[in-house]
Amino acid sequence: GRPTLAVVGATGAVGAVMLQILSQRADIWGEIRLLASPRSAGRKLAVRGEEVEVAALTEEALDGVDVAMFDVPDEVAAQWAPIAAARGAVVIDNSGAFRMDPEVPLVVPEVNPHMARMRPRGIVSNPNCTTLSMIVALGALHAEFGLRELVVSSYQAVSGAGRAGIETLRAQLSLVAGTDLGTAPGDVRRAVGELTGPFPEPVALNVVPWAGSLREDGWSSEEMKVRDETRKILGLAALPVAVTCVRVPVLTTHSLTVHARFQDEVTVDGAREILATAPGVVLCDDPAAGEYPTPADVVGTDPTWVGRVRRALDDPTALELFVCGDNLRKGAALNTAQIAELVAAEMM
Ligand code: 11C
Repeated sequence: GRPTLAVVGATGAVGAVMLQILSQRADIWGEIRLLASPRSAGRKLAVRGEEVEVAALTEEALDGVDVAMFDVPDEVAAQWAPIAAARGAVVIDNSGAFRMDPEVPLVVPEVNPHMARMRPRGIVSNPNCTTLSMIVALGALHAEFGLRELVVSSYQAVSGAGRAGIETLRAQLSLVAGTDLGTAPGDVRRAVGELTGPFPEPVALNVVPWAGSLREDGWSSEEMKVRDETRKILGLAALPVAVTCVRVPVLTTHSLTVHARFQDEVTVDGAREILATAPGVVLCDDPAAGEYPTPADVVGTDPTWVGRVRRALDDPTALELFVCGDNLRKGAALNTAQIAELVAAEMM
């Protein structure tokens, strides 16, 4: 029969997009079970045009599940993914708990689909949304040109921090809208008042050079994830990666500037041809016509959008790109659904 799917963390920002995606993609699933924390149990959510009641995540609720998609905090995934795997489910986990585990593959179906079969722990990890927002385009260029070095800056949307991130930006925007704030030191900060959300600084009318938690030598956890995950997905364990992660007042869709250096000389025409034909990539690059991707247009779409393709002025082996991807779709729910479909295909 058709495999049974559990969506664990169905009520979060990624969970909501996951239910949309499951309703939009070819329906390969038998039962779809929605699981969440006990506090969300009993709520009804629509998936595939039907109302489904959310159940609490318990060991029994996982019985008979073939594939379990997890979008829950790291500590919840660390505890429950092995339980689900022990009960026979293949877990596709979108937390940071297992991504760097050598026995857990980190999969992007356009880049390394074969890795999804190599899962001794019964767990497959889904990359961080910032890595995912660029990696499909980068993977296509790497396959042709051989990546040697990467320098990136991110412009990350607030929904990367979940529903709390969205609510924080909305609340702050309503406090600054229609004012002349942003003209004197600290005026936006005073108008926004006490910071209660997931961001360390005001995010409305602002740019915040921080995402995640503090790691060694001043790096953020988000920056370390982009470096470690890019290396693992591309199979380039020693790739030099310089990264700065920045939060901007965008609701959904992460953007990145990318400086990518390759083995040999590259041409813009060669790069454009690869990007124009790579699955999952849209080339949107005609500055003379005012065409480049922005989050306002990319949000709600599936592909990785690439514009501003230029050869580095001072290095014929390097390219400069601007990349946008919906952090809740390809950055989270869509990539998880694609991996789950790869796994389900083994079962049918
Ligand atoms: C953000 N990318 O935009 C982060 C959130 O490792 O999955 C996702 C954290 C993760 O805030």
